[in-house]
Amino acid sequence: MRGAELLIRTAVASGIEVCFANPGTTELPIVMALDRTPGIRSVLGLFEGVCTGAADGYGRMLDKPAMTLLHLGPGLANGIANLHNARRAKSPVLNVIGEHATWHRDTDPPLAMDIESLARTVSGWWRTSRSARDIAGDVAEAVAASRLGQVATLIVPHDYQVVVGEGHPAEARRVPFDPPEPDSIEAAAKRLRTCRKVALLLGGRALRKPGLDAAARIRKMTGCDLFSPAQFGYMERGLGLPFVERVPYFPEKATARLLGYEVMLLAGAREPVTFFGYPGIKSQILTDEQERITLCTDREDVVEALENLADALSGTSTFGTGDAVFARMNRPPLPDGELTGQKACLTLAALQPENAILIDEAITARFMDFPFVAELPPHTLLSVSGGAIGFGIPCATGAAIACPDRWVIDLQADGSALYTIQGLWTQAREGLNVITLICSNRSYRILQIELSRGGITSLGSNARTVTELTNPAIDWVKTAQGFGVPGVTVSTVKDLARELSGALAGSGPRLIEMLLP
Ligand SMILES: Cc1ncc(C[n+]2csc(CCOP(=O)(O)OP(=O)(O)O)c2C)c(N)n1
Ligand SMILES: [Mg+2]
Repeated sequence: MRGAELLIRTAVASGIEVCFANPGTTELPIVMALDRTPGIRSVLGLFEGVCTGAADGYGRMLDKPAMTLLHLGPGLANGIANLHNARRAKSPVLNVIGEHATWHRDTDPPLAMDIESLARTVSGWWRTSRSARDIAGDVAEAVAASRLGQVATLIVPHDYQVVVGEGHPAEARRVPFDPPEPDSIEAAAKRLRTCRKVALLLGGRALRKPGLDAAARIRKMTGCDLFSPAQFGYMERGLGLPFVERVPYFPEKATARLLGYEVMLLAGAREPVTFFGYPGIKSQILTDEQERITLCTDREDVVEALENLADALSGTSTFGTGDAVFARMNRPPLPDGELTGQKACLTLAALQPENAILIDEAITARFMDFPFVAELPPHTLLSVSGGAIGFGIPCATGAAIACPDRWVIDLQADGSALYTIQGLWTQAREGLNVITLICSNRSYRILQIELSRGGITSLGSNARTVTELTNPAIDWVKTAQGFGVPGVTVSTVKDLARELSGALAGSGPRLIEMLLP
């Protein structure tokens, strides 16, 4: 058996089922091994950022890794921005990168690059295999590491991939999360018993149903309020789940919202900080006087920590809220008239099907809608966790492959869409149930807003040039069609409602350009 087959057989044994690939010559033995060994579905992405974003979306949805197959350093470099989002989302992802043959590497061939240095910036685990014999163990270890909610990157020299007869496939490995520290749980319980105003900030796996259930128990007994970071990887919401408020994006609003809390309890999330350093505004959202308590580390199981905390609090009811912590159904009615960002969100809220997966890369078009969306049928929301745009289309692609029975609706800002637009082709080729709603404001609006926040009221021609997406305007319908996805443009709520309902009644990918002011 060749090294490449050891790699694939071990990946299959470790639970890998999908490979988002954009290979080159140094990965061809692995491509051949994917052909010879059943168990992994290969999906071609036409840019590495599509592959990595898709693996992120897949990992978020299933809480288990997909594999990417990327070509040398330049291939990994093209995929880094979405791996950065995956790292921030605590997504499990396995990257496999081919490297030049060890006997060739020292000649410094044109594509040679320091791959490990790139891998290090986004990966919690990385390694270059040291022999063909090591490959299987390396894969098993990489997959186990990724399951802790991190990116794992394995670099495999070409000569080791083609060596025959060295080593055996390895069994799946499991590295469990560490158990939570009882002292941290007790310290948190103590403050929750005595403190009236506590914000419980949930991140990572705490925003999945088991974590939310435990958080709801804690809220019921103590009256604490539940928050998520402004950017998060994965959140389940809607009917029957507790209402979790997103910390606002802009620092003034975030500080104002959190000002009344004496304590912030951090469960799988870091203390919130401003997205950027603004002159005259502190980086921390919390004041120095507000107490921070960390419930557990990233190596510990946040869900178990929340469950232990709820158990430790049992019987507590000092500031409890009783039962009213779960969202009910309260769909907004369809608005009418010309579309705005808010009306687009309301239309989606009025029509989204049960168990929809919503991808939020709407940037400015979504700022308004958050309060409405908790009282809808259950759904999952994925956001641009690391702020690196070009995430939505790839992430939607991976989420649809992970969950073929659910609709994926990508609320997608226009500028961000264009970073990884070729992901539409993968959606078409794989026949994925993804609806891309383009928020077509024909600008990098957020940058214009940031400029006006900085006191710039009229833009010069250079500032306009780099923030407007006009001249020429993007033809979204033709662009989508060029990649094999049917597209349409709408400008009113009525037309959007008709097109969205029509898309939901059918199957396969669609793109709807929503003309926004
Ligand atoms: C990889 C990456 N490149 C650039 C940026 C900077 N950036 C943030 S938002 C943005 C433009 C967003 O425009 P659009 O997607 O159209 O959303 P809008 O602001 O119009 O709602 C840019 C260029 C970034 N965050 N990430
Ligand atoms: Mg825009």
